[in-house]
Amino acid sequence: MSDTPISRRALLEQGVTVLTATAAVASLVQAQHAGMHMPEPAAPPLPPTQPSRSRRSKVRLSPGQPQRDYTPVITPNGATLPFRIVDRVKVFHLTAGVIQHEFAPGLKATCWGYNGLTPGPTIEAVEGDRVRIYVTNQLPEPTSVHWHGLFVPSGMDGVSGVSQAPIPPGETFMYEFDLDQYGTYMYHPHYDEMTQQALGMMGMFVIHQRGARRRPDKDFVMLSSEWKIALGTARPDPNEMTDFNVLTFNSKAFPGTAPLVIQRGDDVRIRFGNLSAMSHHPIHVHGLAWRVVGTDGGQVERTAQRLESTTLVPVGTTRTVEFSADVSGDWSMHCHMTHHTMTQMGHSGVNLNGVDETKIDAATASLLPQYMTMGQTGMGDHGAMKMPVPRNSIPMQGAPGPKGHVDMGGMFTVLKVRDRVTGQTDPGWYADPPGTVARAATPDELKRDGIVV
Ligand SMILES: [Cu+2]
Repeated sequence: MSDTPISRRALLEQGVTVLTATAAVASLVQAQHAGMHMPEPAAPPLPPTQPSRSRRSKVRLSPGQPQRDYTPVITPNGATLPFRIVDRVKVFHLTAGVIQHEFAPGLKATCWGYNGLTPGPTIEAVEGDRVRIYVTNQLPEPTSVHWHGLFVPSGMDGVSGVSQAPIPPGETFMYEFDLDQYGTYMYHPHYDEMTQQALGMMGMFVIHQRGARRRPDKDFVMLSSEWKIALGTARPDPNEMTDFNVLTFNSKAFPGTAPLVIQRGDDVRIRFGNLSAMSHHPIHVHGLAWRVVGTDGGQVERTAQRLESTTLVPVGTTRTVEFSADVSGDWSMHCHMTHHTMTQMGHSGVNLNGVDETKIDAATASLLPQYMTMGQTGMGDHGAMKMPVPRNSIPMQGAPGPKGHVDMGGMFTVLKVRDRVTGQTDPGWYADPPGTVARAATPDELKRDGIVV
């Protein structure tokens, strides 16, 4: 190669190359305009979305142990499924059956669940564990269990009619598979799905990361569902499609929901699941923001994690959020769909907002001496008025709180962040530091700031 400066000839050749390239681009553009098919450049392969079968460990890892390998989750109002280890396999036993369940003080119903509970006890394991799960069917009809989000052999997927025969009443089936992933998953029937889930058959399936470098101080599990329980009845109606009147976290409606008790400074994880029939739930937290770190498909890349104070949990998904609880207080956490913080009463009432009730009351009082029209100035009075409700039903709104009536019920709970806590023992309501509670303005204050009312 000549080391002389760029020659005239070379310049000419380069010029020709540039011209040729320009012409090629021009003809490509013309061809595309003319609708001609041009070969596409080869795209890099997509990254894998699940562990490759060939990469999976051939060596059976030691079954993960609570405390040693993971900080156990807390299922408020719920339980964790115990296991025993047989030949390095974790063995669990679920029993599907008819149960009696209390949604909140005053409302009990005959539901279906697992091991006497709805939601069923949380199944908890560690990435790399092999699990064997026995399912006994004590329901009056067949059932099956699908492991929502888990990468299992096709025949362990639990879809009745597709992956397995249904489990007849009285029979016990066995599922067995390796857990080659970690995150927040769920389990539920895939036989007569509409009925069985509407009656309460669902649970969470948590797989901890093996050898996680960071563990949360508190790791909560919250599974949402929705129910139609007609006033005064004692069984959820599985045929309902739109008008649900009991909305729940872990099958409890406020004030039946236990608070999430957190020590100030704790790193907190909350794993939300939603197995409602029809409703997505935007779950809103007060006083802090959290980071969405996972779904039922796996972990969210750190650069894609979003800070939110309301996280939509659509039907049939999980969302895992993490935050540091830096500020003490009673921080409400609830579904932001306002009808989802209401309960049975009032869902089908007529709109009386702005109505002059005096004539209605006078006319009705002659028939029903204790009758009182309500709702003309809003409905904030419904819960606090101690309205009589039909037997085995709960009022439209909430419960007494420390500063008046709490007008939310249903999917409502409180994060109780305190300087010191003892496990999940309810520390009571927050003692606000002096001067930090909203109150009536004084005439002097109004005058000082030029507020005319
Ligand atoms: Cu909701």
